[in-house]
Amino acid sequence: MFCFQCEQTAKGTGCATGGVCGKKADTARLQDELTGALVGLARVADGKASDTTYKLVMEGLFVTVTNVNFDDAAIREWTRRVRDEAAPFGAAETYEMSELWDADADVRSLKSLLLFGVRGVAAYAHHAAVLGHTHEEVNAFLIKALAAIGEKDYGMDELLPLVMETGRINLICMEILDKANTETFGTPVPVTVPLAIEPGPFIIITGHDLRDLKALLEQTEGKGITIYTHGEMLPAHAYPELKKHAHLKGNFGTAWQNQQKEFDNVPAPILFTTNCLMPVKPSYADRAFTTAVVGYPGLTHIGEDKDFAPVIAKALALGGYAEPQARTGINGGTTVTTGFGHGAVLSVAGTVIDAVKAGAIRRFFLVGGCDGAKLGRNYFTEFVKHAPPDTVILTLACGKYRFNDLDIGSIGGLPRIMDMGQCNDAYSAIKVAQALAGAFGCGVNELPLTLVLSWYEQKAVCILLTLLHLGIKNIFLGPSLPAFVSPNVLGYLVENFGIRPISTPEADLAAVLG
Ligand code: SF4
Ligand code: SF3
Repeated sequence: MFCFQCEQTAKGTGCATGGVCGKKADTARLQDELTGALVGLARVADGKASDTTYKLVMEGLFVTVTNVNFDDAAIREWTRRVRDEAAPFGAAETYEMSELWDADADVRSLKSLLLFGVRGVAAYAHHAAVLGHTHEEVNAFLIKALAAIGEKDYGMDELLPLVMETGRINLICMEILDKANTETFGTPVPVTVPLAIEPGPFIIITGHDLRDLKALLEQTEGKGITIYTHGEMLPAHAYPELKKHAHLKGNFGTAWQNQQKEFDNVPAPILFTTNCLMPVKPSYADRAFTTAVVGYPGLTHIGEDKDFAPVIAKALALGGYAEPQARTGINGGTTVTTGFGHGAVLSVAGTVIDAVKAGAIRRFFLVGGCDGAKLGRNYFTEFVKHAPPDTVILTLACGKYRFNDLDIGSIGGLPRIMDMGQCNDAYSAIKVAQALAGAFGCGVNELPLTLVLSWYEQKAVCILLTLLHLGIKNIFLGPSLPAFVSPNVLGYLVENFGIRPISTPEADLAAVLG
């Protein structure tokens, strides 16, 4: 096997005998086979694809995102469906992923950026599609990018523009996802979410899929079951159409990498709607459930009918805790806040602009992105703790669990930490930055705003490409740079966009604030 698509890849170069994520070599080979089949399908279906083709491509790409699917049988079935879909278009040549992994360093780097980027785009497109929102240009680009990966003669000149185009396409995708979420569930409203667990039967729901949460809330209504979000599901509390369900009670635990510890010894089932799923420990395998593209051998998988009866039955059988459970975040806080999407932040734009003009807010930091297991990720907690009191921390995605239970005060009535939502809501940060730039009559790079991003998996790759497409410069990136970025490609990114690796919170803050 070979895989180097995520931040925790072995030795910072690539997983070759088994994944650090727990992906076995056989599973990695099957995922490569699925990706090769998708490349084959794209090469015969380009220009002729139907909605069924697009849906399959979207799912096939999402399945291979880190920590989504470890189920060999399910992956084989997707490969079979992809090959069946390709058959009527003509004989699809088989694409061997080893061609990519063994290619010249720069071609390998750019094709990897393209592949991992579209895996991320496909995840966001899938979230929008399940809410009935699709975009022809996004669908067509997934096919175009996959077809390009199969082009033997493509070099830097052909691949670099496609990599940059991935950022533009992802921006469209994030915009339709934002529209899908707000049209379906309303505009997020800031909310304080408790971390304690109430007595009685409960269900923990994790991942990013708000439609699954809505269905679960409806199916548990009046059954005496409470629902707790976990990980990236936390921002759900801010949406009026989800929040209105009184049994959506609070948030359980922290970010994905702590799940094996946090899910142990809990008298409740866990429903995984998307990434990040870690290898499931036997102690909770009989109460862990998957749905949609997520899979793990031996777990009960909820199908497309979204009938969560087995999860509900398990919650009732386990019964939950007899007494209330006081729980805290990693810094000891008992609540967290969320819901500061573009709707909420821009509704107080006047206050924000006045605070900047009066010097009450010196700088905004967007400290966001993925969390992960590496020790160095403590940087992000320390960065927020060390940020001076006249700075505001915007955040999003699961990296926020490093600091979202901290109370670092407020400026002019605005909390100093504002959670804009999931990684899926990166569009909110872009909209706010663009609106502020408009108000101050400058470009985004001239704003008192610094991006300090943490990455782990492929959704972060496409977001980064979107920020580059928008011309955003001097992004701090950590905890380490991607293994799939070759020295030449890194040189291009540094020269054109000033991307820099994080160092220490003190040094990076000093570099920005002077
Ligand atoms: Fe290794 Fe990451 Fe690939 Fe898992 S997803 S096999 S940890 S590079
Ligand atoms: Fe987190 Fe997996 Fe990336 Fe959605 S849940 S940001 S790592």
